Amino acid sequence: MATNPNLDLSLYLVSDSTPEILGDKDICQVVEQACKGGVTIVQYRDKHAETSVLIKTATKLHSITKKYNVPLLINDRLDVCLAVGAEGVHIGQDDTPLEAVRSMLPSNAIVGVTASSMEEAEAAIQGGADYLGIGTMFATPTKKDTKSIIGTRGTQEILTRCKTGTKHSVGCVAIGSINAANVQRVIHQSTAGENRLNGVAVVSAIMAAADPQGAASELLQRVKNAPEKFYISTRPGSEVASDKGMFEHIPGIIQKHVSSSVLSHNMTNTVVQNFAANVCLATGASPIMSMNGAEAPDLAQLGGGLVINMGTITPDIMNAYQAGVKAYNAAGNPVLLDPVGGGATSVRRQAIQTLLKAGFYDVIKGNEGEIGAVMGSANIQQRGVDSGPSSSSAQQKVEMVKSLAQKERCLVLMTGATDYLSDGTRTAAISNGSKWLGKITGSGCALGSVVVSYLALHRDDKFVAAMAGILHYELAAERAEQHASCRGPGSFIPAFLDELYLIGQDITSVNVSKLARVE
Ligand code: 3NM
Ligand code: MG
Repeated sequence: MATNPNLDLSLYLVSDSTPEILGDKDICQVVEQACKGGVTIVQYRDKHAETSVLIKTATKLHSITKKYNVPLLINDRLDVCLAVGAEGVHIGQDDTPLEAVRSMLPSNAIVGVTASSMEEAEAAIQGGADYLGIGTMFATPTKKDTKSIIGTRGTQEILTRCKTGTKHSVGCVAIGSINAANVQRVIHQSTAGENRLNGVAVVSAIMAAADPQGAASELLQRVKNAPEKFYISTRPGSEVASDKGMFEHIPGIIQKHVSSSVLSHNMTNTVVQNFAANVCLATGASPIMSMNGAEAPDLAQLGGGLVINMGTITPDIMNAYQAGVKAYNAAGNPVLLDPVGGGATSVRRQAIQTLLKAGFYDVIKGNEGEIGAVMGSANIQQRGVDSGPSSSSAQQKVEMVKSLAQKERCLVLMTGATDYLSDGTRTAAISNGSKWLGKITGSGCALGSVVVSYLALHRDDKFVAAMAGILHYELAAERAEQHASCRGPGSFIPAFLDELYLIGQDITSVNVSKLARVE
């Protein structure tokens, strides 16, 4: 079995024509505009109309799609496909079996199959499907009876079975609530090694758009540009720093940060707002503590980074947070998720799901319980929001951060006496810091505010940027602890703020590579 070489799945329009989606527009006009906008394949899907209507509409659609050299597939109905000479069919798991479809259609017909699990994907590949419609990505009002919502993690699992991009490949598109706002990160996060989506399928993003041509052309452009925007760690084309090379870069990055006034936008909890703002200022960033989702689109344009911190969430705040991550994703500026207390209550576990669905996070940062909660481990029960005693070995923590970084295709930072940072490929344990950081409130949250401004400042390599932020913070804490005036948590705070500032002033005389305890 080999993929049909003419199959271009980049932007797949499913032309559902229910009135809720289409409004009073004409399906044929919308499909024609979508073809002009650049859709690469069209499926006619109508689960209710009579056969004669299906054939009539499909005939009209086919005469349009042919003009644009775009294949037309019919959902489920081989009879309609054969009657109008369409290029193929798409079948769901409850439709006509693949084998029967293959035996009745001409050998060059395109046949696609819906797959929600690895088993369904394997069966479809064995049966000779040309492509898989993988879903449901996210819950969608367009199809309320979907069997499973699999997200990007479920899509990754299915992709492990699909040798996309090889001679024996099956094409792969994802479907379900995909739109211009989330398409790039959906593609970025839906990869398994070399296997990746060939494109996305949408209904409402085009069919319900006021300007279907514009919507299609914007979507196509985003599909084509996806990997550049959400590069995992190292910007395409830039050099991956070796351990040694990394430490050579870091003083320079810190120095640049000190005089940058780079924006650190904090959507954070009420407990730490003041402390985090002071920490940002001392490191050279410019903090803004805005919880208003309505101003996030403007702030997102300023080239800074955003912290989303779940410390004191309410339903209103959750709405603001979703607006925040969407705005920063759209602007291509970094976002750090701090799932404070993520394992403590069912509200917070749900909040993690909501936030992960809402956007892409360049960094997920938390203590061990919080990172565990993001991984979805059911047996993590936190008391309060503070980090509890850990029972995991260093090796287990390394595995945790690495595996979550691979699943979410982002950086993961697990804080504690030793901090663990991973981009899924490179993983480091950083044991600098001070015992007093564990005795003051908000030290983890404020580290997030620093890491995100470093990410905003240094774009070539997120891992190195995060490392620079962490070391600035932890080395300052180490120096503060040495102050004669530092006798406990209370006197540590001013000494720490001083050192965050002072270490930046003479960073060129600090031997970072010697002081860093990084493995
Ligand atoms: N099939 P929208 S989800 C037609 O999961 C369809 O198999 C799905 O619509 C599946 O792009 C879906 O408007 C509807 O969310 C997708
Ligand atoms: Mg279907």
